[in-house]
Amino acid sequence: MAGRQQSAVVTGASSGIGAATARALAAHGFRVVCAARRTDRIQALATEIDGIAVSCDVTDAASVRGLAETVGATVDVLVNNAGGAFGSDEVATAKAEDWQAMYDVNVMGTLNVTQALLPALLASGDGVLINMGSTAGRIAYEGGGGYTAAKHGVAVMTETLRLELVGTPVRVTEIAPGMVKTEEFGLVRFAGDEEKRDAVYAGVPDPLSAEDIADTVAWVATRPSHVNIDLLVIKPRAQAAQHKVHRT
Ligand code: 8X3
Repeated sequence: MAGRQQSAVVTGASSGIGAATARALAAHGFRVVCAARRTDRIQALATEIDGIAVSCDVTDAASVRGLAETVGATVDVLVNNAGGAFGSDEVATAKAEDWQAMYDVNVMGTLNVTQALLPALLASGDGVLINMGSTAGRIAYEGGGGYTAAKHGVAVMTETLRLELVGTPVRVTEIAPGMVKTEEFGLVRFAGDEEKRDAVYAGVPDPLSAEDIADTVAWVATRPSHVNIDLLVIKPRAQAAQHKVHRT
């Protein structure tokens, strides 16, 4: 294997943590397959980092099969990053379609891509599977029921995979970011309402950036083969807990 360029797949690579992760892995020498629905964005990114763009909807089986075909027989790193929050309604009044969409992209999307690429990760002889979780996968908060349920699903799927894959050459990691300020996450959650999005970060001295999380993904992906990072919970200094945020 000496001298072989390592490869990585990043889903949700069109913006935010996914795009930053693709850049960080490319900077570490990986050939990165950038997967997302928005082809124009991932094509621009792939050109920038000398990677490959694959148009992919992780909730669509045929689309994920296409991704697996492009990836081929071997891949060293898979970052299941595609996900998101839709809506901030309380459980009593939440829209079922928001919950369904969150389960579909965060949980089923991670399952679909994992199932499709696991043979290639195993074939690499030293695969690293990284699921993008959230602090929402470890705690509950008001108005977050559908998202926290989905991210708890990602957390448990990650733990289950680690149990099931022990003895194989695949490591399994969950990265669980807290308050990260990206261009789209909050806007999507609040259906384009910038005021609501801005209120989340109001007065917080330094929320995390997409690059902060990408940096940790690259670190996890470049540990020696025998080192499995199970879980990284990452919050800005100003966030001691989900409900305990320092604001100036
Ligand atoms: C994002 C973290 O606090 O919005 O995954 O749930 S939070």
